Amino acid sequence: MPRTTMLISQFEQHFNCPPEQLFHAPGRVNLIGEHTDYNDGFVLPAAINFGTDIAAKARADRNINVLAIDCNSETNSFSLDKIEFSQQQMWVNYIRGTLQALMQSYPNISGADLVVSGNVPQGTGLSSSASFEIALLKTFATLNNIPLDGVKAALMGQSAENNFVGCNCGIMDQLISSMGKQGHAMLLDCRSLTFEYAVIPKGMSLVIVNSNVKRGLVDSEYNTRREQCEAAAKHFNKPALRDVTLEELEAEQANLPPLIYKRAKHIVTENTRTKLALKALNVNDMVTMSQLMAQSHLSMKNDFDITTSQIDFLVDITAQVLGDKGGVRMTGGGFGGCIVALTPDHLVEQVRNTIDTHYYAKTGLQADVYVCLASQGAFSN
Ligand code: GAF
Repeated sequence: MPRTTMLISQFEQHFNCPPEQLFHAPGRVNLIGEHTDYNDGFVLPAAINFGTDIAAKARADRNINVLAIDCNSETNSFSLDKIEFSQQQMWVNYIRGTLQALMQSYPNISGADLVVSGNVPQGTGLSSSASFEIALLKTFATLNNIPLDGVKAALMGQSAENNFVGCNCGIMDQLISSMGKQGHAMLLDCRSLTFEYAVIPKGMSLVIVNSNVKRGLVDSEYNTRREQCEAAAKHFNKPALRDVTLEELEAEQANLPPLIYKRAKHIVTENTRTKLALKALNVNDMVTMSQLMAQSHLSMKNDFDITTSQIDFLVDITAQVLGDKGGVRMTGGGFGGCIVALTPDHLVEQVRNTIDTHYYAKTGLQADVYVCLASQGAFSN
C-alpha cells in the first residue's frame, strides 16, 4: 500500500474523519562538508527520497493529538498552552520543541490532529529528526496560513534541537530538508544562509550504505567536538573557524593543544574541500570529486576522530570498486551511521556485491544499501 494511502486510512481509523492535508519533508545525505555547519562554514548535502509524512487536520482548540505509526503506534496529547519536556516519550519532544519554536513568532496557532510516519532509518546520520521538525513546520504553517519561508523554518527546527531536545546541531539538516531540489545537491554557506544548487551529474547514483554500527555517546561526542572547535576559534580571537586560514593555523600549531589543532585542521581543510567539490560537481569532474571525498574521509578519521573501524572498512572496499570514477566517504555526524558513495550507475551492483561479500565476513554486521534519489524539500499535497 502506498505510504500516503496508509497514512489516510490510519488517520480515518484513529480520528473518525479524513485528514485535511498531507505533508512531507525529506531526510538528507551530505556529500561533503562535515561538522562545518556550526563553524559558520560550507556544506554540500542533498535531500533524499526517505522522509517524514504527516496527515493532519486543524482543530478549533489548542490541543495536539498525535499517533506515531513508526514509534510502535504510540499516541500523545498535549495542549499548546502547556508545553513540557517528556522523559517517557523522546519522539514527542521533537513535536513540542518545534511547536514551541514556531509559537515564539506565531503564538496563536491552532491545535491539530496528526498521524505521523517516517521511513528515514533512525540514528544513522540521515536526519530523521530534522525531517520530522520540517514536516511539522510545513504542516502548522499551512494549516494556520503562515507564510513561513524555508530558511525561517530551518532556523525554527534547529532551535527545537538546540533549546528543547538538547542537541547543539548546526543548520545543515533542517535547511536541506526544507529547501532541497530534485536532482540537485546544495552548497550552503552556513553563515549567510545563502545557497546554490549543483546538479547531480547524469548517470551518477547516490548510494548510501548503513553500517548498522550502533551509535553510542553521539550527542556528548558531538557537543564536545563543537566545544573544541569553539576553543580553537577563540584562540585566534575569531568569531568561528570559518575565519581561520590554513596558513594561520599552521603558524600557531606549536601554541595549540594537539587535539584542538587536529579538530581545527579538519574544519579549515574541509571548508576548502567543500567549495572545491561544488566546482567539481558542476563540471562533472569525478576524478577531483573522488579525491576530495577521500581526503574528507581521512580528515574525519585522523583529525576529527569521528569514524569507526567498520565505517573505514566500508569506505575502503567501496573506494576500490569506484576508483576515480566516483567518490565515497562517511556522511553525517559520525560514530557509526552511513557512508555515501557517488557512484556511476553501472557500478552500483558491483558496490552492492562487494559489500555483501566482505562486510559481514569482516565485522559480523549486515549493511543495508539504499540507492537514493536527490529529492525535493518539504511539500504538501
Ligand atoms: C549532524 C548535525 F545535526 C548537523 O548540524 C551537522 O553538524 C552534522 O551532524 C555533521 O556535519 O547531522
